[in-house]
Amino acid sequence: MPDGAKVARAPGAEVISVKEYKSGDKPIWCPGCGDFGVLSATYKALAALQLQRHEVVVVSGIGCSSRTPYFLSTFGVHGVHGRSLPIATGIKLANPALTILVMGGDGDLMSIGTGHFTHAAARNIDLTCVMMDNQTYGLTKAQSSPTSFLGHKSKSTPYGVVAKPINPVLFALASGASYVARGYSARPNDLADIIAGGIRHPGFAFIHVQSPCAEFFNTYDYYDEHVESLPPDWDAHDLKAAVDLALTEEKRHLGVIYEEERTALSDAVRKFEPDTKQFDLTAYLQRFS
Ligand SMILES: Cc1ncc(C[n+]2csc(CCOP(=O)(O)OP(=O)(O)O)c2C)c(N)n1
Ligand SMILES: [Mg+2]
Repeated sequence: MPDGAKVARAPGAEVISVKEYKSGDKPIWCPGCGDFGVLSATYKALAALQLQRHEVVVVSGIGCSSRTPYFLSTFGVHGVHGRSLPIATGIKLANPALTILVMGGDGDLMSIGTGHFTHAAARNIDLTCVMMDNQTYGLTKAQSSPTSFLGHKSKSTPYGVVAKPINPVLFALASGASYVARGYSARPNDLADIIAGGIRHPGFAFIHVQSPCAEFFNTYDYYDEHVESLPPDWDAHDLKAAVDLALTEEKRHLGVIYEEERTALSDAVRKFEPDTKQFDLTAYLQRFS
C-alpha cells in the first residue's frame, strides 16, 4: 500500500459511522450555502473508506469554505489565506501515513494561492484538494473572484469583471494534477464517491465543486441547467480528451475527468534516504581537523 491511511478497517474493528466524523460544532454558513453539501459528502467519503479520525488532517486557508475543519472530528488546521497547500505539504512530508484533505474556496486556491496550487499539482503531493467554487469571496461579502463570470458586477468590480475567468479544471490539468474531477454540491452522494476516489488516489487529487453561494451570488438555477454527468464509457486516462472536455464550458461535466498514476512526492523523496544514511559525519568532520 502506498502513502496514506487508506486501508479499510481491520477485521473485527467497529464500524465508524458518518456521525462519528462530525465534530459537534454546527456550521455557521448561510442557509442554502453549497458548502453544506460538500461537508455532507466529506463525512460520507470518510465513512465509506472507514478512515481513522486520528489519521486524517483537514487543512484550509481562510474563507467561508475554509471553516470546514471545525466541523469534522478529524485533526484540522485552519491556516492562513492562500497557504493551505504549503501547510498540507509539510504535514504530508513529515508523516506520509496521514490522509490529507485540503478544503477551501476559489479565492483561496485560485487567487492568492495560485502559485502554491500549480506547484503542489506538479509535485504530485499525495493529498485531496477540494475547492468549493462559489465564484465569489463569500467571507468578505461578495467581491468578485478569479472564477466570477465575465461582466459580473460586484463591490470590487462595479463596472463588471473584465478578466477572463480561470477554468479550474483546465488549470489543474495543465499543472499536472494526477486526479481531476468535478462535483456539484447539490449532488452530495456523487460528490462523496468523487472525494473517496480522490483520497484513494496516490497523488495530487483536485476536486472542483460547483458550490453556489445562496446569499450573494446564487447560481443553483444556472448549475441545475448546466451540469451533466460524464458519459459512462468516459476514458479518464486520456489527457487530451480531458483538456477538450474542460474547454467545453457551456456544459460543466461531473465525475472523474482525468486520472493518472505517477510517483507522489512523499514516495519520491523517500528514495533519497539511503544516500543520507550513508553520510559519514565523523569522516566529514576530520577534513577540518
Ligand atoms: C492575506 C490575506 N488577504 C486577504 C484576506 C481577506 N480575505 C479573507 S477570506 C477572502 C476570500 C475568500 O474567498 P474564497 O476563498 O473564495 O472563500 P469563500 O468565502 O468564498 O468560501 C479574503 C480576500 C485575508 N484574510 N488574508
Ligand atoms: Mg469563494
